[in-house]
Amino acid sequence: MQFELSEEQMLIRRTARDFARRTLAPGAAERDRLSEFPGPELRELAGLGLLGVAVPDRLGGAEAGAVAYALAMQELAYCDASVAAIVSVTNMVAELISRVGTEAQQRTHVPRVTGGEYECASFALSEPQAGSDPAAMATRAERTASGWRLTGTKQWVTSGDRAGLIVVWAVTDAKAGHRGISAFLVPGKSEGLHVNRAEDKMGLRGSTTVQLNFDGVELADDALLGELDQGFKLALIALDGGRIGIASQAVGIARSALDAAIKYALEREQFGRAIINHQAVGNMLADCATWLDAAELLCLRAARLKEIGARFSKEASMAKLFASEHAVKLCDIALQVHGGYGYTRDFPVERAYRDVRVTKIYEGTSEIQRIVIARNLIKEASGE
Ligand code: COS
Repeated sequence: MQFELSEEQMLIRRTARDFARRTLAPGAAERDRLSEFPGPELRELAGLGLLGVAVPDRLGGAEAGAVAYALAMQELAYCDASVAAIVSVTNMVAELISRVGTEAQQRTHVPRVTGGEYECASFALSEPQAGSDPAAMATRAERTASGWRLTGTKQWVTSGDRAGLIVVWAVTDAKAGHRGISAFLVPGKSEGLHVNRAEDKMGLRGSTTVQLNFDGVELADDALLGELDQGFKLALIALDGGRIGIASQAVGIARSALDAAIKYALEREQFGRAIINHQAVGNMLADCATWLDAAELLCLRAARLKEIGARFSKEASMAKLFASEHAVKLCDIALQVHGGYGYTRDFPVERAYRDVRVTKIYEGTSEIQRIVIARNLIKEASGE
């Protein structure tokens, strides 16, 4: 990979890599098998600054920027994609509050997210009937004498049963469409907040994904994050950044699958030679390696644009679209190279194959990424 990195970016990557290979890798398969939440591992990640990689130092973050964040996510996902998923959402929430929260909200919440006091953080936007079209949400926040009352159901909430803090989007002006949605900071243990169900997922089994019910949850006045009725844009801005995280996660999972496939293809002999020397296998691996480098470069480009404050929405969607689509194909090929062994839990490629699939779906499906890219093409063509 040729992409010039600063000393600091290399340090974050090394820190994440050492931690992932030493601490995450040994237990990843077992956590997946038992659907075990990585609580102790998250505490260590907080200590390393990896729950707030791009968050300012004064709020407990590593203040290392979006490129370092993308690199760290790749390293975590290489060893344990479930941990990467939890860490990605936690970083997204920490960054969002540090960007748009009031001084008091920043000081109250961000150090608790980055420092691990909240264990992790959640992002509750989707609903059972509002996934790709979050503007159609039904959860509502009504004014009370002392603040807000939150009522509704949120779906696909990563770590929603564990997080000390959840950012929840709700309708505050039912007549205004997407211009009547606001974001709220909701403590994880709020009265009236119930975990309706935990999803029994194909992959990422070491992370939890839940449906949450907000049954008239009372919130104080200062729970409103950002401006009233302006929350929809906050969600889209946060998702733009989140998509770099998911693209990086896809790259990390795919790289682990490719490394495993190359190792296996060098060792496994058929017809008198290592199977990597059979052109059919070598060609497949050549394609995989090419896709992977292209995906990584797209991720780093999007991250770099974000870091310098340039527009990066289109590039983040391109990175997520390309990385996730190719990572899924790559994991399929890596499994194929392993033959029947790849289909067993004895080889890690089986977990990669299951874990990677959701990267084409969450934080915006591939179909949504194409919409975002196409709309940006239209904007660019019209000189906007
Ligand atoms: N950053 C900031 N603002 C943005 C934006 C972005 N990336 N994209 C759009 N906006 C603004 C628009 O400019 C518009 O602003 P105005 O109120 O001034 O008109 C507003 O947001 C609404 O935009 P738009 O009309 O394009 O919204 P749509 O409802 O058509 O939806 C998509 C846009 C499809 C991009 C959005 O709904 C989306 O990303 N959906 C997928 C959601 C998702 O990823 N869910 C998974 C969550 S993780 S479980």
